[in-house]
Amino acid sequence: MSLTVEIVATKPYEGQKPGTSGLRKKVKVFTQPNYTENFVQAILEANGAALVGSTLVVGGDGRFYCKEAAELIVRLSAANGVSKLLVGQNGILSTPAVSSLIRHNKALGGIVLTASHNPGGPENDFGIKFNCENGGPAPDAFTNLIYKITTEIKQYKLVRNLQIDITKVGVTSFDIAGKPFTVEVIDSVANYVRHMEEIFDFAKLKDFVSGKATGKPLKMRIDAMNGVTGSYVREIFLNRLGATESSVVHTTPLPDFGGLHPDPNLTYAKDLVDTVAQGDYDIGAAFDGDGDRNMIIGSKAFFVTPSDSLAVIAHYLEAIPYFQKNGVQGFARSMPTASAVDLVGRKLGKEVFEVPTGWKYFGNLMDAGRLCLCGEESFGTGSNHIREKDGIWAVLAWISVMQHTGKGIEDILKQHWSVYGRNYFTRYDYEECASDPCNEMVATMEKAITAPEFVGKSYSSGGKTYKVKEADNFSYTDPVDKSVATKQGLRIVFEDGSRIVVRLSGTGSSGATVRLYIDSYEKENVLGQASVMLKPLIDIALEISQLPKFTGRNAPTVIT
Ligand code: VG1
Ligand code: CO
Repeated sequence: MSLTVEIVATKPYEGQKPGTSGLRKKVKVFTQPNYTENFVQAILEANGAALVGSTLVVGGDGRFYCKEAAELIVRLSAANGVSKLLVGQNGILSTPAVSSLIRHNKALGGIVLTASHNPGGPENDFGIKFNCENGGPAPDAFTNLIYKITTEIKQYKLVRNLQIDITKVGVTSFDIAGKPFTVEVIDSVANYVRHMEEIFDFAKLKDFVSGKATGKPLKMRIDAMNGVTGSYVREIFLNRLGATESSVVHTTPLPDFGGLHPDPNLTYAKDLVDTVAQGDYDIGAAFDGDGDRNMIIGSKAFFVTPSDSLAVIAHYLEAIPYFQKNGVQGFARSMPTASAVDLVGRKLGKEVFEVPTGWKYFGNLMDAGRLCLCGEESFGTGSNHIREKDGIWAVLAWISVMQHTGKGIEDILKQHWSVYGRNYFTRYDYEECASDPCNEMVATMEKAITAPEFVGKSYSSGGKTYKVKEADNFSYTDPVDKSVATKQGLRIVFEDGSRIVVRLSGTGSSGATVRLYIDSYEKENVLGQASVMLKPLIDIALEISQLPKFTGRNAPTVIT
């Protein structure tokens, strides 16, 4: 039976502008009549003529409204001329798994249903983003086009009575007004696990995890935080690497993440931190809702900053078969990320790039063969095996480093600092502030720090004095396509290399979140406590930004 395409009249909704990583709003916003339909139609149209006859990947982190949205995307895609959809079973695919699938299947792109580290459930957040054919998040020019279409939209196309059961793996073909359309519901984890097996030496890791190689098993605590990684964690760490059941927790993806805030940091992954602090584990790790972020802690909850994690992995890349085979190209980090990896790059004679916040800025450099490893201070680490950050990949990389060195995490870090010195780093988040005063704060601060007399000024606190070397609102020209991104964060660099960065989050769903990043390098004094070492600079940052005055907050919501 041939199914017919229906043209449905609609009107634009305001504010469908993708942020740092897709459109994120409350579920109640997405479920308004035609809201999701409009946005998905805009994504499809933004692909232009390439859409007709294309293959797309669809899946998400399993949060509330994922399944309904996935089914809706099937009906819209069918009506808009897509030939084939690869849909994760039950709508489940981690963000890195989508990236891998797009590349593996040479798809035109993928629609990812996630609000990542934002809480889920009917009262919380949903999100949609588009990844392009290189597997990476759509670049600014593309998301601007999506947004433009949402502001002008008058109709969307739908095959209303297309029935599809995405709970079962299998292929179903349809005839849409005389043209074939195929939906393949795929196992959510199989392709990703295959990909990890190509990158890492699973046989060696299995002997290391089980203790066959060392005489004692590696004691792991992997916390999937009820996010999408649960299914992947069970297959990789239990079934393939032979870890014991007690090595993994919260491995059932739940629509509301079981009430957890699936953001792997010291505040929201407190349960993991408290458990590992008792001293019974060699490594602890947690992921965010969609599986692209990771937090690594060592025995007794020794915290590895994401900036250090990146630098250590860069230093030991030869421990991973993928890099032995493909070679090591350059490294990169987002601007607010501490520059520990730069020092490794310098030593190894590699190019190091500094890009704006958001994984979309790494893609061109990877596609051009100039970049193989990159990271963000926001618990993002990844390589050019895909075009997204990859939480499970990062844990496998760390276990590979432990196996390679025969050392524990704390020792690995201390040795690293003794060679390179240490970048002390912290980030203060002030979540859900009122928007207007935050915008005013940024405008006021930008004016102050870009005034000519600001350079050369000295600030003192806690017995330390910092002299301003340069200050700006960070802008970036992509070395490959020369596209320019402006106003990416206020940055003050002092003469000793220490930095203060202030920017507003682009992933929240309501109000404003202020992020304050503090970074300070010490060549010799590497064993201090970060909170103590950074206190003077934090005080100076609060003074220059006048943050307490503008936000009315005298303490951050989250410190990492
Ligand atoms: C945050 C992080 C950024 C990250 C982005 C998406 O953005 O700071 O580094 O790339 O989230 O991560 P913002 O604009 O809120 O600071 V995820 O795991 O949401 O896909
Ligand atoms: Co995420």
